[in-house]
Amino acid sequence: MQKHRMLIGGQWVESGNGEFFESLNPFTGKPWALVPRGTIDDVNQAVGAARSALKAPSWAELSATDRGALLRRFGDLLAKRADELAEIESRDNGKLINEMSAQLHYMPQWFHYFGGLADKIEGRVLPIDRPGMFNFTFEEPLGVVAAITPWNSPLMLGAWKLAPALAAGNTFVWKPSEHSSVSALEFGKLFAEAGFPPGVVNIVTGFGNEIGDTLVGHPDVAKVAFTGGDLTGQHVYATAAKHIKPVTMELGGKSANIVFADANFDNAVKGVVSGIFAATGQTCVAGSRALIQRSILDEFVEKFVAFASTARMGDPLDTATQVGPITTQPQYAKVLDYIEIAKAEGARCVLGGKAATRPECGDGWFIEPTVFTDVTPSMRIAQEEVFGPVLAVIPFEDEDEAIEIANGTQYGLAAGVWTSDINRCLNMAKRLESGTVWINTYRVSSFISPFGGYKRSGFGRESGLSAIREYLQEKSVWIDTSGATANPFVTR
Ligand code: TXE
Repeated sequence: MQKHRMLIGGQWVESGNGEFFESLNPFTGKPWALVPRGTIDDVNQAVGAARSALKAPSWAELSATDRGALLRRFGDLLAKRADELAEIESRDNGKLINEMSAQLHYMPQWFHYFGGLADKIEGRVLPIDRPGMFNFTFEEPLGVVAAITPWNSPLMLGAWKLAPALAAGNTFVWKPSEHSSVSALEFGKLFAEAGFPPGVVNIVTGFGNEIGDTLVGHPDVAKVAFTGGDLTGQHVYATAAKHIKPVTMELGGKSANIVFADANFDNAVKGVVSGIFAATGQTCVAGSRALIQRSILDEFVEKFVAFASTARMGDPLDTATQVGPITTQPQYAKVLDYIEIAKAEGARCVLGGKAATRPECGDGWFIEPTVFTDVTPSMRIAQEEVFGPVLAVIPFEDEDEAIEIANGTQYGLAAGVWTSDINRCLNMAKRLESGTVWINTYRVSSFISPFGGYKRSGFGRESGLSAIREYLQEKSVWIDTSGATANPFVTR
């Protein structure tokens, strides 16, 4: 079995107490790699290394242009190792090799884009209203950034935080999910190769409940960037609040994929499938509610079920596979629980609704693509994030009702709209309470476009110009140009 090390201060180290934990392959259910079980002391060392790197001339005095060049070089190296890293991710989290490969081949763009942005962060000279005063601003990095990421897209969600944070001049400590840490450790090797000074990026592996609090609450961590589940997010936010630290939170969703009768029918069927069964529904933007206009409900469900039931399940490393396993055993149990909850609430299961025991699923944690109809908006299956291949179908009459149902959850991460009416496109885009609206498409993202939640799906934005602001602070500088001595007893 492969044995890995963590990255602290430019050194590849075992955990302080020499312990490892097993990383499991969701397709076989068996361990395939050993990952260091980081300790509190390891976290302290990693934060210390990031703090020293922040002050070291090799990083602090590097011009923004040279910092950008490092990021672009990193992107080039990443492109060369994309296939290898995609395979590691697929083995470690069970997501399709096609999906991980597409993510990895696109990922260098984040490092090229934010590398390009590094020397375009400009301050302002303000037309200040105070006579005899000159006022300008500049932007500074926050300091040490801690990133905590989940298991579903390990490197992509890390890259979304790393690229803007480094471009802004911060240093970084990353704790990937204990369920899928291996790719982050391999990816970490590229920082030295690209020429980053030691300690600028540190990667500590281990369990959230053992080292997470120490990292989030560490007095030398200036900001926390988190993607993960709702409850963990609350905990992280509360810990950061005790230290008055800024956070960005990308939490879950219950996204609605809304199909109007005037939509291109075949495209909408494929769009709803891609929203929920691609990535086995294990994506924060999963379109886990299909809102279907009542006049096409029966026809839609029939075609949808026929199409979804042909999905090929099996080894995620096989490029012909369309639906892979659930990444973790607890998640597998959670999804099966939700299926039972939906049945008990009176929803009607028209596809799947059970663990998959097809021979091609081996010993993996597979669940049949599942569709529920007769779902009402207040059912738990329509309100809570399942994070698996389970779709709740809800009918609606008109635009107003579609909006009421779509906005009627605590989440607001993404929504899809399928229609051929341009006015409806714009009305829906305005009225949906969600950070992303896709029209006649689903699950597209780019390094150029901001991504983040409304409502309980979180706050802060990743990707695009807005993302770099999450890692900067603005300083206002006043210069008295009048030469006059002010009355010291009166505020100027
Ligand atoms: O994620 P967690 P889990 C949802 C999904 C899933 C649920 C729980 O519904 O069933 O969340 O999944 C770290 N201090 N999503 O338990 O716990 C942890 O080590 C600091 C949605 O796997 O949120 C990991 O690195 N950190 C989601 C990270 O938090 C702590 C993606 C995320 O783990 C910590 C994944 C602590 N006390 C699951 N405890 C999305 N929005 O994409 C844990 N962690």
